[in-house]
Amino acid sequence: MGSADTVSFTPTPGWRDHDRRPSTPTVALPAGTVDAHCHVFGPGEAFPYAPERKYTPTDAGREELFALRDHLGIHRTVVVQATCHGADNSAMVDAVRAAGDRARGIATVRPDVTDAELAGLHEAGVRGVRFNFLSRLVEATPVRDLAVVAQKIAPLGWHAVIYFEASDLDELEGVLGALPVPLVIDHMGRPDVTRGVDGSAFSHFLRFVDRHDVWVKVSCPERLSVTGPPALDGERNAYRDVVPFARRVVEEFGDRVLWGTDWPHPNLTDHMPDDGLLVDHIPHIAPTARARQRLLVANPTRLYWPDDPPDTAVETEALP
Ligand code: 0GY
Repeated sequence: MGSADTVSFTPTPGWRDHDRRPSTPTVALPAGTVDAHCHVFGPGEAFPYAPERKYTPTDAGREELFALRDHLGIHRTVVVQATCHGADNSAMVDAVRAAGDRARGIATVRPDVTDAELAGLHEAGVRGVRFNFLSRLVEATPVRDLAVVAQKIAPLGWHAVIYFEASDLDELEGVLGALPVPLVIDHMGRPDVTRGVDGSAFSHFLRFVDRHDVWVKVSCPERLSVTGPPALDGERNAYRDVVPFARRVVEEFGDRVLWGTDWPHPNLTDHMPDDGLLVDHIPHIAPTARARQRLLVANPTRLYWPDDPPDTAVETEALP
């Protein structure tokens, strides 16, 4: 325990710490690149972890996030509320406020959230809420909560970020498709990459994306990969088994894809990714300059900074 005023936290046994010395990417990111999926963890003494959390991380606060952003050549970030903070958005909001116009936030809210609370979050830079359906991360989310929250956030122009396992899609599709807000799906709906990009499960996911006009984060190769990270040939070409999946989404839905680091990479048990390598993964999933401009700049800017002049879109048109 800490002093009378603070509580210290011990990470979950076996917790892997994020890599504090990521390599420098060889790929230069386009100006205006947005990391559309990252988190802050605490620090716990300032922003205690939620009593109902399913894991306790090592602290990974805003200064470390900003340093990583600058090291990788990222311009702006979208800080997504992590489940270890429950519905107490203070750490996320603190990071978003501290970044000024260089961050937006995604919150977790309960169905009884008030309009005044939502307005406060909006003023701080929040532009969406996250719903998580992974039982290892949260207690079951009643689907009626989605509908209630979606009704409340729709007038603000917010969207819902949805995190589910591929096997949940059948059950969730009807509910998700009826929500009155845009949807953003985390980590490509977590495909089983051993089952093939043309397999029925991923085809179902692609049809879902098409039918409901949803946005997709082509993120987390390190979480989805079975072959893993090693760049044994020195080409910095890791997570090759995930490439066909992300590439297909980028090809088919180029104007609705987003990319993110997922720093500080919660709950990875077999390895911790080198964030520099994750940047060097991008040209493998978005091989043309035009695809990268949309993925990294034009799309996230349209979603999170819609008041920015659309000059990035013009540049995109001109790219090969
Ligand atoms: C991710 C993935 C995970 C964790 C969380 O909020 C979270 O705790 O999102 C995960 O464990 O798969 O997107 O960060």
